[in-house]
Amino acid sequence: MRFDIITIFPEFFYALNDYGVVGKAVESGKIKINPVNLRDYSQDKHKKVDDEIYGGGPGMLMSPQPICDAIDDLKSENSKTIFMSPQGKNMDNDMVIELSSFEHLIILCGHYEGVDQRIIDNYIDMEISIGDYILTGGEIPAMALIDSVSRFIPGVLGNSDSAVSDSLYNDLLKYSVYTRPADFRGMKVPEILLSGNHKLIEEWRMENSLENTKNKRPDLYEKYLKNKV
Ligand code: 4GM
Repeated sequence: MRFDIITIFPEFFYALNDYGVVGKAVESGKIKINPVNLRDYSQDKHKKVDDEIYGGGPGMLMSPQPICDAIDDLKSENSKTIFMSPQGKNMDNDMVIELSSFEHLIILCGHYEGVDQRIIDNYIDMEISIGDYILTGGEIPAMALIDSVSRFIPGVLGNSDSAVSDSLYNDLLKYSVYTRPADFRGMKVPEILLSGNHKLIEEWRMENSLENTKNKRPDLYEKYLKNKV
């Protein structure tokens, strides 16, 4: 999977190449992260990439020319273009799984008041939001998307990682987990988890998963009950 990111802050993305699970996936060639500096495509002599908004109003908008030229340069037969925007469809696990099936994603990070609408209408396949809040730029949402999508690319998570148990408890929150010591300052690990009885442990985890979901995310719990029948 190749990620091209169109951004005015390419340095933001260097960390993804260097650290943790995503860094390893880059190293082994399972993913490629290619930050592209939008200013390199500006035809303006001062490398300007923004302009005032027609009709008036505060703030600036990203100009169409540099974005358009960057997308034309980067696109391939199998690429999808994504715009990170608070007005996009909210990203969830199902969307992330769908995105992980594409070969090549081109992600546009917005700034200022956003992007000229003609770009969104004609050059963007998907407008995606990571939640109902505003950030100063689309870089952090793009990093969240890349991190989350990478987890679903075969071989990126080792067997010991939790993608498997995550999908097992689909649509529910995870069960509570504990590590050594079994008694930490008088706080004890549930007895069943120390029993070695895998069937009982599995049952406890399913029960705990339901309980967690009911308490913390009643909306997900209702959805789960509806889908079950
Ligand atoms: C306005 C329009 C994405 C602001 C487009 C981007 C939050 C999200 C921006 C933009 C963003 C989000 C930049 N803030 N919720 N700010 O995913 O790209």
